[in-house]
Amino acid sequence: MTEKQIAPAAYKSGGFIGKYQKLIKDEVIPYQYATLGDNTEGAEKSGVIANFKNAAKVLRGEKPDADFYGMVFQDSDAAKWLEAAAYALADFPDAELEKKADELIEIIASAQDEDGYLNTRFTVSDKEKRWTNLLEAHELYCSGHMMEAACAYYEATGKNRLLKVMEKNADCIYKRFIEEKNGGCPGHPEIELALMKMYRLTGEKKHLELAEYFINERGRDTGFYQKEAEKRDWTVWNSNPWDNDYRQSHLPVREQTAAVGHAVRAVYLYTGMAELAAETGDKELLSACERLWCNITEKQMYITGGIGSTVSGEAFSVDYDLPPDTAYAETCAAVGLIFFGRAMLKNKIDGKYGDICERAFYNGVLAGMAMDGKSFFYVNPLEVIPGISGVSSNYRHDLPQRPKWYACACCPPNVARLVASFGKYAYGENGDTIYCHMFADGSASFDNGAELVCETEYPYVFTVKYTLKKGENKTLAVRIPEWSRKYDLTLNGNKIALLTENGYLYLNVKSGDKIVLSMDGTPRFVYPSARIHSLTGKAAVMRGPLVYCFEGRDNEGDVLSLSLKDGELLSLSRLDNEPLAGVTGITASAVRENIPQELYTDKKPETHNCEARAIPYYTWGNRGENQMRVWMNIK
Ligand code: FUB
Ligand code: ZN
Repeated sequence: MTEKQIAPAAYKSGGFIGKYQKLIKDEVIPYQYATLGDNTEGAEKSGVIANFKNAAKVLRGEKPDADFYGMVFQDSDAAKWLEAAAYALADFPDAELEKKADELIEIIASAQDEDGYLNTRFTVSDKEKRWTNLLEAHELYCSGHMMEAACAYYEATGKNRLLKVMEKNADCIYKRFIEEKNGGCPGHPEIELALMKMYRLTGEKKHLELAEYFINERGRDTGFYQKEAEKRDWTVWNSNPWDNDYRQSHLPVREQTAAVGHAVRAVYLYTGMAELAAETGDKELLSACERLWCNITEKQMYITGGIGSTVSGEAFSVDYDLPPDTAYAETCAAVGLIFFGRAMLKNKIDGKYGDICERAFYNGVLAGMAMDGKSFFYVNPLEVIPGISGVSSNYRHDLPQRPKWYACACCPPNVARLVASFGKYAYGENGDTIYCHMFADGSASFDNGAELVCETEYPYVFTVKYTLKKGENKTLAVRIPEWSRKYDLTLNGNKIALLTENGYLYLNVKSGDKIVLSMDGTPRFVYPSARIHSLTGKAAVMRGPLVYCFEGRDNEGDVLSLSLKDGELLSLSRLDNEPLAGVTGITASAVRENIPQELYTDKKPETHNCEARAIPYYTWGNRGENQMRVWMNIK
């Protein structure tokens, strides 16, 4: 069984997700727009809108107001913002936001060169350097992001201005790589998955051909980037062209067995591969995706769905190297893992993909944004100790507080676009089958004519009520999460016993049917593999898809001296104070050791019984700087 993603316009969320989507629309999108225009006080400068304006000036033969500013991929921040705005507009029509987006699209369009080339870094200056540094220059990456924005904006508004710009840009790229056969593929995969979106939206075969070319070309000539480097006298970061692992070009993609290198590059590539396999039925490509998926999720993933454990190269390390305190776990990488899982579902319906999408979403991704939507984590550690984290050289990347913005601002708009398009990840369809991969209060309508309403307070209450508002002879396929050890299901009030098939329940339904799924929300201890050396003797606490963490703030300022009493009952409490009001906390029985004055002592520490309080990981760091720990000692 396979399925397709439904359009975001067909989905409207309430509940937990709806609240987050409203936050994106009301706070995050305006905040990020102001920041991209350099109008947020105290935030890192972006310069992205100015870059497009300056590129347009240069194309008109005028003098730019300033040099290009920022990272070589700065354009992509505007693209991701536009994409998020498009999804938000689909859910919450807003003339003012649409006007802003239209204006930005005009600015972007005016920065496109006659031949379709679009990239401000090499238009504001250095035109002669275009396409000479696929290794580092991110031209294809930026195009990919803008293509995604173009598709989303067209789907949301019916306006094709940006889509036309990006079709012209795709033609320019097609000419260079397919017609003129200049060779090579992007140093940072992204455009592959974007071209698949362009192909699905427009039906233009050239997009598919180009995606296929970039995917097949990767790893074919491992000396490509070296030869490219020899032909030019400039570099962005002095990257090593032989470090093929870093950009997954060490082997042809069909021969790759383990996830290596830069984590975001990896999962964007694998998403493109899985999307292509779903379209073409390429079994060999799908097998490679499956191997890579298993390697990541069985050996290289944090409990939070975070991936890429080392700061060195923002990369995968080796199997089971998952230190909690020096974790990198870039927010974009968790976002990309969800893309990958979603693309795998188009090849094969299996609950394991939805399980991981959900894990990454509620933990690795949501933690990337403060609860007020105005500050962001790029790196997502599972343990933070103020005074060391963010300070000591080995921990400098693990910040104890979310900054307002970044010089390299890839993560904040990535969170925005993912949250705003949650429906695309939650639902799918194939013929008369409706797939519910993730739970969210709200409604969804499907191309097959069905309309489904879902009522739930998930992820804090584990009852999900579905009502089929419209549709005859449909099959409702609902994923039963792997963490729910038991579940009950009723159809129109009658209990029914059904077995899962690859993690999904399949029910025949008709208009008016009410289905109630009750899952097991008992909080639980989770133990790490003995192979993860940094977690020996530790356990974490989870409830449903939520990973919990312990903050000093709720635990007398110190979580390091706490050990949880293994296996003892965990109790629930509702938090009352903002910003965590309404969140369910967990209390565990624990033992606290007194902290000796000496660095080392032969006196055995005294202990006393106490309670340890945990909050969901995604809410950490919202109440000032303090200790945080996911993996706790257990006694
Ligand atoms: O290179 C573009 C983006 O910047 C990557 O995806 C992130 O990891 C950050 O390095
Ligand atoms: Zn990022």
